[in-house]
Amino acid sequence: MSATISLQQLTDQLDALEAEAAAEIAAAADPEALEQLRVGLLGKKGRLSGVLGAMGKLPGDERPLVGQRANVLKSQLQELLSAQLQAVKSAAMAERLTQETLDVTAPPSGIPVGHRHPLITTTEEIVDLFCGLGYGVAEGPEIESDHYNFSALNIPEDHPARDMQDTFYLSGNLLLRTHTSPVQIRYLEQNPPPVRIVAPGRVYRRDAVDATHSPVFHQVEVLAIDEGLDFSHLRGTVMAFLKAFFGDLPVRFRASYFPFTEPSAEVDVQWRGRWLEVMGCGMVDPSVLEGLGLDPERWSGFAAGLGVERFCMVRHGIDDIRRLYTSDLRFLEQF
Ligand code: 2U9
Repeated sequence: MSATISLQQLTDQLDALEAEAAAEIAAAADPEALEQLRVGLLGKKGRLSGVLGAMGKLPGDERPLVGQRANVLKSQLQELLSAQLQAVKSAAMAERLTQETLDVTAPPSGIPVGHRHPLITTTEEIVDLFCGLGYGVAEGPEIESDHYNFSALNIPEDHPARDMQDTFYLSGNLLLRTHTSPVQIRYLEQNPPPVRIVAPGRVYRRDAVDATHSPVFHQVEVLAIDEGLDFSHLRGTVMAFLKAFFGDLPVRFRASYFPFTEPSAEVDVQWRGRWLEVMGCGMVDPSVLEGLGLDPERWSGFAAGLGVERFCMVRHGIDDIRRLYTSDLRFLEQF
């Protein structure tokens, strides 16, 4: 049946296996090849098991000699395999490190940097133009009393601006200011004329949101009180401002009505062939001055008001006011 085998033959086979395996392991270039070799050499059906299978054909007293030799070979091969695995991994890492170099002196790229909102830059541009004409800046609270927002500005109890439709009322006698005019009333209480100030700020009205209305928007109001001011000063100031902001566009004044100015006018500019209302203005009503303890025979003044959103939209060609409030970076990053 099966051929006999001598101790010498088996020992030779183990020597041959050792030499072949050592060469194959040394030639393996990646962890997968080494794993295949490990299974092929030391696995259940591997080449070492194959040699040992023949051990049963030896006489009983010779078997331990081969067994010992086989165990030594097994641990030698395990050591060779793990040493080669380390070597292969180190070589791969060294290769990666030369490929993936990092230039620590390169300038940083693409770090997102914030910037000012177009409503803020428009407000600043308007305020700066008036500062250039000698005006100061005044600010005040957004939560106001009925007195400062309405009564002191000659807005009677039954005026539509006081209607629940237009004003956000808070508890007590408080409300969200519907214009920045109360800032000027407070300023005049503290500072005797002559006065030249602009009052920029956020204001609130109970308007439904659409492409041109927002319940919160921004105003800049202008106020000058002095001796001898008349409508020509108002007109000259408004014309100088509009020319500085829009350039040389046609401007027209239309008679209008506000409770706090008399006479009053609305101002349009001709923009791309259409008349566009951009601000309101007028001579401060004598009853507003009287309410502040100023003699209207001595003092007179002019005032103007504008919505910053309108100026911002015209300047940048924005067709919907909601774009200014929805914080869409694809929109905002254009400015
Ligand atoms: C005092 C006296 C008078 C401020 C004025 C306007 C005309 C005006 C509108 C522009 C567009 C409001 O935002 S808007 O809807 N404003 O037309 N505002 S005169 O008059 C004052 C202010 C303070 C002591």
